[in-house]
Amino acid sequence: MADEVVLLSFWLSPFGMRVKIALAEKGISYEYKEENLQDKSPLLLKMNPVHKKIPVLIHNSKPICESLVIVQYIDEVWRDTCPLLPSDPYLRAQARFWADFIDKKIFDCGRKTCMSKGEETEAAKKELIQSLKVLEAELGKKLFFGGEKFGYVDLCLIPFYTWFYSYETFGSFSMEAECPKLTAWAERCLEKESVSNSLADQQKVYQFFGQMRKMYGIE
Ligand code: GS8
Repeated sequence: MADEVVLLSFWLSPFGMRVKIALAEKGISYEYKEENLQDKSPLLLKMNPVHKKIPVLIHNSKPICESLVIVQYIDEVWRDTCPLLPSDPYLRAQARFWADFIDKKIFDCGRKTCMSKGEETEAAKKELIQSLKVLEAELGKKLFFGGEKFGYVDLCLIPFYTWFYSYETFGSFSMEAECPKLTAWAERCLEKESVSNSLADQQKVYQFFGQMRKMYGIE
């Protein structure tokens, strides 16, 4: 029986984009279901009753939640094509460490940079740039975080590229000037179709944040 794979997500979500890239890397066909996060579907509530969040991967009717868990699951189930995590236990642990760092540091400061004003924006932006620089130092002279090939840490971080334009516009700074190596790395990742076809458009993300800022009275 062929695998039945369904992805519940929301177009703007960097977490959902991770899953899209992983599925594209492995060449898995799937059904995509866009969620309305203001009016969540009964399917989402049933499949992720704990957090009620996207992304959710439904594999042969069984749900898997949390983007990092989903990507590792995909890598384990379809392990013969394009391995994402390294096989060496120490390198696997390192890759998981950096994915955890990205989750703890980038998403929240990035969102605050886009969705605040004044001192709050300045503080969020400062923390965001510091964290991006830490990642840039970890990348060092390597082409990708794991070395020569696109892998798990790249996949976890690259979706945030779609928010870069919003970070720099609402935060009044230049990503290229602050993090030139990371900008070059992002462009390298985008050369891969699995990445470019899975990412949201930076301008659309910016427009979305613009609307949210108006809605929340930030401008
Ligand atoms: C985060 C998912 C998440 O925040 C993961 O999958 O890695 N740690 C999780 N999803 C958001 C959309 S992205 O901003 C979400 O579903 N929000 C709906 C809600 O909070 O009600």
